[in-house]
This record gives sequence, C-alpha cells and structure tokens, in this order.
Amino acid sequence: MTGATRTTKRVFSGIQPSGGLHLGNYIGAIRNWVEEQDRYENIFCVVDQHAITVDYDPAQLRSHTRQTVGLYLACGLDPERCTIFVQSHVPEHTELAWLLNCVTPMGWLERMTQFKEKSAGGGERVSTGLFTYPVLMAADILLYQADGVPVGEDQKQHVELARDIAARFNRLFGDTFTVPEPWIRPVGARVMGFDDPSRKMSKSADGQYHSVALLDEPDQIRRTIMRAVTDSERDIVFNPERPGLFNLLTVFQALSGQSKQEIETHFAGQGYGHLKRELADLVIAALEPIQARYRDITADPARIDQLLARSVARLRPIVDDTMARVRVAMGHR
Ligand code: AQP
Repeated sequence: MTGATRTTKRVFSGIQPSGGLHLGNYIGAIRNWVEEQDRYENIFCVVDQHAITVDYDPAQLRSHTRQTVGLYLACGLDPERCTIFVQSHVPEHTELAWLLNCVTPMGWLERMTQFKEKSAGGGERVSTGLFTYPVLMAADILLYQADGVPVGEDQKQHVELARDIAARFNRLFGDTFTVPEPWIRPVGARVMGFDDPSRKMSKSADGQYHSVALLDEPDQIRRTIMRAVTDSERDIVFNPERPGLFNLLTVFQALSGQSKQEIETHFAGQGYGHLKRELADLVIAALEPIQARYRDITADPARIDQLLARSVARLRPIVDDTMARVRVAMGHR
C-alpha cells in the first residue's frame, strides 16, 4: 500500500548508533517523534548499517545499538504505538539500496554536504559506503512507503534526495514508491557543539566538552555547559550572529517551552554565568527521568530482544509488499 491510499500518515526516521545519543538527537529528533506518536503510524529504526560507513569498533557498535533502542524507549517512544527496530535485522534495506544505487546519478551524491564534510582529508579511509550512504537512507524510507520523515535540519538534504530518487524511480519503472517529505521543527532544529558553535553537535565529534550525552552524569553536564564557548559581549538576546550564546538560548527555548521574548526578559541584566547555571539545571532536570527509565528498561535485556523480534515480524508485510513491487517493476520477476 502506498501513501495515497492510507488515511493515517506513516512516519519513518532513525538514528545511527555511532556513539552515545546527545541533546541534538533528542531535541532535533526523538522528542518530536515522542510528541507526535499519537498522530501517525510510526516506524523508528536504529540504523546500524549507516554506522559502519566510517571507522568503527564492532563491539561498540553492538553496545551502542542496544543503548539506542533503550534510549528510544526511555525518551518516551511507546512500543505499542511505534515499531522500533534495528536496520540490519531487515536485510531488504541493503537489497533495495543496491537497486536504488542503479537509478541514482553520481552527481546527486556528489552534492551532499554531509559527505563533503565527513570525507574531507580522509583519503583511502573514505569508503564507498560513505558516498552512497544517502541511497541507503532513501532505501530505509522508501521500503516503508513513508509519507513523512521527521529529522533535524542537518538531514533535510538527504530526505530531499530520497524524494528525488523515489520520483525518478516512479518515472522510470511506474508508480512504486510514496514520495516522502522532510518534517522539520523550527525550534532547536540544529543544536551546535558547546565547544565550537560553528559545528553541529555530533556523536562522533572529538572533545570532552563538545556535547551533552543523554546518559551523562549531572556533574559532567554542568561542566560542559559552564565551559560552553560564548563571546565577550554582555546582553542575553537571540542573535544568530553570536552563535555560542544563540545555541545556549536555543537549547533553553527547546527545553523550557518559553518564547524568545520571555527568555530575553527573564535574563535581562544577568550575565552568561547565570544563563549557563540555569541551563545546566534545566538540562539535568530534563534528562533525569530519561536516565531513570533507561536504567529500568535495560535491567532486563530479554525485554529488548523480544521487542526487536516482534517489530521485525510486524514490518514483514510492508517489506514484502514493497519488494515484490520493486522486483517486478525492475524486471527481476
Ligand atoms: N546537532 C543536531 N541538532 C539537531 N538535530 C540533530 N540530529 C543529529 N545531530 C543533531 C538529528 O538526529 C537524528 C539522527 O541523526 P544520525 O545519528 O542518524 O545522524 P547525524 O545527523 O550524522 O548525527 P550525529 O550525531 O552527527 O552522528 P555522527 O556524529 O555519527 O554523524 C537526525 O534526525 C538528525 O537530524
């Protein structure tokens, strides 16, 4: 069934288990999935095959994959309302990626900014997988005929590529895929590194004070935020020209739910130290219940295994239907 014939829209999104999830992943992605889970048919993936496109350690990948599933649940995704699964448990993702590789012009991939950033200076360590990563992401989305892909702003270009690939495939081989849309929230769509507000917060970035991980201890959270890079001015206002301060205020706004005006009024006449202390308190308070639920959920590893097995069984009819149509359309059946 494609999007045109469904009454409830289907969303698909995922996070790569390339490290511990951080505030950017939470504010830019998971929190929005949780808030909207009643409105849609939800499929959320831990995209472990994306995480092998750069150097990685297999044991760490295994552990981050499970940790990410645990954090999805701890952040509030309800397995009754969402199908939560691991990408490599459904082999059709890579089968479809190959087929889509064959309809994707190389020039489209050469334009991807994330590839340019991640491959810069990498020489022979830059894998072909890193280059074709957006095609695997398109396969993830198109396999489930998703209508919407809720992502942070940094992933918008990749979702637009998935749209282009779907439209091209439909033109070449007949109507097969739902053409998906990126769904991006304006507030907190891009959280930047606390140590360098010109770079987006990333799991794989170096630097002890770069990010706040969702499982960080309160002391570590406070240290990171108190050391956040700002500027030498004084007034606390939302001004994108002052990226360090703007980032702190953006996180404050995302977690407090207050308007820009309310926040500026609240901090009028105060210094950066005051803002940082309040922000640290806010982040610690937001993460505390997530951390408690995470400890509870992961106390029984079998619970996660059962959930993942059930998810794969639930997805099977959608996967089989899409792949049957693709194989016929492309002439393999
Ligand atoms: N800094 C961010 N601000 C807002 N949203 C973000 N997301 C990631 N970083 C930020 C959103 O989180 C979701 C999952 O992203 P991903 O892990 O699949 O890929 P990524 O964007 O490459 O994430 P990282 O943390 O930067 O990982 P690494 O370091 O491994 O590349 C997406 O919805 C993304 O928008």
